Amino acid sequence: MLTCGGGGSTRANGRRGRWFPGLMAWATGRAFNEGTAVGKMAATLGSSGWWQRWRRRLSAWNGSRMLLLLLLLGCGQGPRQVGAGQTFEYLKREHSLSKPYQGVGTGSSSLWNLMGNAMVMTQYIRLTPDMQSKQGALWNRVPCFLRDWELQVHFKIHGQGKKNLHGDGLAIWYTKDRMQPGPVFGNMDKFVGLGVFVDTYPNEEKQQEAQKRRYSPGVQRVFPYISAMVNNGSLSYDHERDGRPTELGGCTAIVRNLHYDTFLVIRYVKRHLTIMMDIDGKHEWRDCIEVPGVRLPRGYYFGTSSITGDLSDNHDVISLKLFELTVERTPEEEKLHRDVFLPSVDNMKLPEAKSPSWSTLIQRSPRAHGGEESPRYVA
Ligand SMILES: [Ca+2]
Repeated sequence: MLTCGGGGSTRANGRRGRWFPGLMAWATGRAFNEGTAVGKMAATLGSSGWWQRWRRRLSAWNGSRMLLLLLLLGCGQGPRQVGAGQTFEYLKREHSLSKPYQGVGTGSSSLWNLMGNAMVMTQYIRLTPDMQSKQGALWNRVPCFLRDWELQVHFKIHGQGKKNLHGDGLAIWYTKDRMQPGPVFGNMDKFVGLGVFVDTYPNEEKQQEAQKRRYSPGVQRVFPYISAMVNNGSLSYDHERDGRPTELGGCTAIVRNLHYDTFLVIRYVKRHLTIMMDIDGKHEWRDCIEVPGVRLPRGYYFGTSSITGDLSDNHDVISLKLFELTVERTPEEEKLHRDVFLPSVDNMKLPEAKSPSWSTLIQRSPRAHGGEESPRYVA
């Protein structure tokens, strides 16, 4: 596997699109964004998976042209320096999964375990089939001790159901526990760590409709919807409200029944959590969630899970690619970024770890979602 890295996105500037180094822009015929887009963020957060993107793009090219470009780029085995020299990225095989899925889920040497109805197919891992009341999961067996990382998820959600007659979606996890089935997209509730949800069914909206209540327009979230949650084990995911009370952020992501590939990237660098998606078939990362001050312990597990209920979908994972991002830190940052032992989010008043009886969020403050209250976690 080539582990060329490089480039970054224009994410830092809130723009759409991806940044390519000059040669890459030339090689692909794509103009890269100028000025600050290539600046600080690319240098510090820098590297992401443009290489994967680019390689897919190249798949339409013939082999000799690709080889020529590889030679031009000096790209081969090993890490690649990115930006102004601060960032490298390395594919970590022990936390990655891609075709062919030889030995996945079987044998004691497999890096990945399957659960429930999850099945290994030739072209994908199916977490659930398009059938009612299924649940499945896929879990990395190796705890991740990286400080800064990026997880690229290539997934596909598809099924027979028409609009809003499909569910429930899938989740991507970085958690203390693994292989614990439960109600949160097939995983345990009150998890410890990070959950990213690709929620395809608007439970809250449907419930309110059933009660003949109307959303106020500014509050409505359009589904499918991606959201993120950090939990220290005290909070329940509110399925009936699609996790709204505990979400760190979210965005609409029309991901079902698409004829092109769909991707999600979760990047965690210097305690900054960024979630982007490539779901428009344009080979560009689009912003979804950005949260600073997210403290995640090391040594947790990556996994993905899914569940169906009365409504269903095929939830497929094609690949999971975990990149180590090596980032320079100032001595001050080194002090600030010391290891933590429980997940938390700055300014969100997660309860103290000493009390086992943390209540769920009670206080709320007006913010986000057109005046909808945002969570304030208190003891
Ligand atoms: Ca839902």
